[in-house]
Amino acid sequence: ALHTKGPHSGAVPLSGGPVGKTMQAKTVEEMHGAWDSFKFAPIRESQVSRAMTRRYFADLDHYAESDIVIVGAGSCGLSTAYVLAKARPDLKIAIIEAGVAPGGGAWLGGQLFSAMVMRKPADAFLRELGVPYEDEGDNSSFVVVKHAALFTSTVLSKVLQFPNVKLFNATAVEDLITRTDGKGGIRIAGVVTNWTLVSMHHDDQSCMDPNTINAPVVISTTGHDGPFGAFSVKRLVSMQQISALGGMRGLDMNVAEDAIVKNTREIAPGLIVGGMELSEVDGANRMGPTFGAMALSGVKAAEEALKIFDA
Ligand code: AHZ
Repeated sequence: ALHTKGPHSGAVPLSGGPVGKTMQAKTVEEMHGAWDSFKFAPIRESQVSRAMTRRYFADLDHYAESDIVIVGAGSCGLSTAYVLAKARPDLKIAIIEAGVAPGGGAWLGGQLFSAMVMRKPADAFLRELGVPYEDEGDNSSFVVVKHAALFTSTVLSKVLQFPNVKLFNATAVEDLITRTDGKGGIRIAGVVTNWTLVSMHHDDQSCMDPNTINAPVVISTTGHDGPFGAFSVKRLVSMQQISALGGMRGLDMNVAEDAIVKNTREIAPGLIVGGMELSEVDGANRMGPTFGAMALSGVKAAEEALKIFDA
């Protein structure tokens, strides 16, 4: 029988299936016309389990002390992560995304249409990422990416390739870790996490305690209010760190996009808020299906975080 030896496995028998010669291929082209003799390299199921879990638990260990936690991997959170990870390869950046699929609302444009509109000057960020777009001419105030998924998948793939970033998806931030500053105020010192499916069942299952990540800087980009959205700023209200939320206002593209970018800031010591979560704090208008402010709020959130590290 075939055997494999891993560092913790000892000798274990591989699958009981027929043993044939593994196909060797340096390129996909070499497989063309060779399907009759096709055979994957053999594997035992436990090798797969160990390959996944060993890495995941090493990541949980490594990122338990992070430099920056980004809450929410929507268009703002991913843009933030890209700028930060590129600028500071020495910082450990954990992204916590409640959904299985990162990307938030940015897989489509408005009303589930494909195209994504970005108002100028956010076209600069598209050029930085290498995302192609259509420009409707020198006098046009916006550019159009042919599919929102092209923007989202490009920024996501770049973020995931940075060695100093880990995305923990299907994981919800359930609370903030806080420290008192001795003067009645608090400083954010990390996040409390749980599997999203567990977070959704605290009402019908007893005591399912969470996990934690310590970090001196948390950047919250959880989107506008909803079952998960506006998470951190709602928690700041219940912790009496801000008196009330302004509540997102009606749609006004011109006013909304400028306001979100300009007001992206550290709301409480150690907590930077960007994207549409911010509209709930300031009572800012929504912009609907234009995404320039999300990208540039991400750029500014990253700059705000870098100021803290550079101070
Ligand atoms: O799953 C959420 C989404 O992917 C995630 N999220 C929310 N709460 C979370 C929590 N823990 C972990 N407690 C959480 N993750 O945050 C992500 C938010 O992405 P989004 O696309 O909703 O927000 P954004 O601010 O990046 O982009 C907003 C896009 C909008 S909405 C809008 C309008 O309605 O006018 N206009 C634009 C451009």
